[in-house]
Amino acid sequence: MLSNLRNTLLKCTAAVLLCTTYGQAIALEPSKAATNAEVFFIEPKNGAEITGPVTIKFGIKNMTVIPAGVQHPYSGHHHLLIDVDKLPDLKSPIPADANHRHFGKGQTEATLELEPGEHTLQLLLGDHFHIPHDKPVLSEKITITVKAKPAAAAK
Ligand SMILES: [Cu+2]
Repeated sequence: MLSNLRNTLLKCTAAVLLCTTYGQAIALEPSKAATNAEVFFIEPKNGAEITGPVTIKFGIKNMTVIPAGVQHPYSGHHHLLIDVDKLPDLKSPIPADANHRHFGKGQTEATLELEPGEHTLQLLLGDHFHIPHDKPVLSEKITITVKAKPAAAAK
């Protein structure tokens, strides 16, 4: 009777350990990118000079845009890296700050107010956990110049 109970307990413990280990293995497994996956800027073009708000259109090929938190093969959501010189750790969730913008609702465009001057823009796809895919789906980095708005006409 006692040994039966002990056996049951051992089996339960083993099952819990197995599940925990399995769960971690899944969490650590990066989402796969399609071999020919691409993200790119439809707008603006590299070298563009823009006055006023900047409308940015995100292009994607061979992957699906899906909201954050939804797990689906070969999909993810856009992240816009603004003036980022050094890429974040590509095996961890992408930081969320003024330079790393998440489009977790599955948006494919954004309009931003950027300070006048030169800015770099780059797109990085993230999976349901905001983690870049294996291998990362990263656009070319483009440079745009935001021009100062003309001063209001003197009265
Ligand atoms: Cu994200």
